[in-house]
Amino acid sequence: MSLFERDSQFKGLKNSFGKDKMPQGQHVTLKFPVLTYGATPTIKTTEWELRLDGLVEQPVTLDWQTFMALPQTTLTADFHCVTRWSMLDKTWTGVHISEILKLVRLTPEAKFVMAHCYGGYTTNMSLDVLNDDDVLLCHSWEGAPLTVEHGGPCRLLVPKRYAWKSAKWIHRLEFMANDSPGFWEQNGYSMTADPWKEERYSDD
Ligand SMILES: Nc1nc2c(c(=O)[nH]1)N[C@H]1C(S)=C(S)[C@@H](COP(=O)(O)O)O[C@H]1N2
Ligand SMILES: [Mo]
Repeated sequence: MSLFERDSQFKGLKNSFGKDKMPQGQHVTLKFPVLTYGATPTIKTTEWELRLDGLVEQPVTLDWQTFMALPQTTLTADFHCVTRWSMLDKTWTGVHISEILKLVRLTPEAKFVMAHCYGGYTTNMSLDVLNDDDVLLCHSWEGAPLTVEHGGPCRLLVPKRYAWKSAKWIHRLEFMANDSPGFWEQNGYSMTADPWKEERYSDD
């Protein structure tokens, strides 16, 4: 099947939140490409930590056991990369963001988040974008642990934004009053990154 035929199968289809299944300018991939800037960090679950800090009353650090003991969610989501591939209908398993946010008390000023990763990658988003129905801190994909190149042992999944917001090797969520650009955002990419508005670059 040609790329054109494959894409045209999704014409007119809507996703679970009522938007076009395939955003403008995207093409379906049957693979799970790897997109990593720089080196791939290898983090053992015995050394992995997630820190919740910034505008919280009391910072919290979770270890792997504590994280895995939280309620688990599996959901089906699409994944749209700004380089124009979209991977559709894959299952992701992890801890829903609402369970993570229950662990801290945010101060009223907290409106934005910086996701910090092992290896130094960062990406920013509003608290509203992070705190959504389909946002998970994932450890598994299609029923198997995430491989290291896809962000194992743990990555963020933000299906409603271009995939650079889905931070691999997540290490820290920093709650902030003001928006501040992460790695790609400092390099000309959009702060908001909505695929249905084709917010690819900072001037879109
Ligand atoms: N830590 C980290 N997270 C990252 C990236 C990265 O380079 N480092 N790349 C981003 C980009 S541009 C995309 S498209 C997705 C790709 O995820 P994948 O490699 O699992 O397909 O991860 C995002 N998260
Ligand atoms: Mo990407």
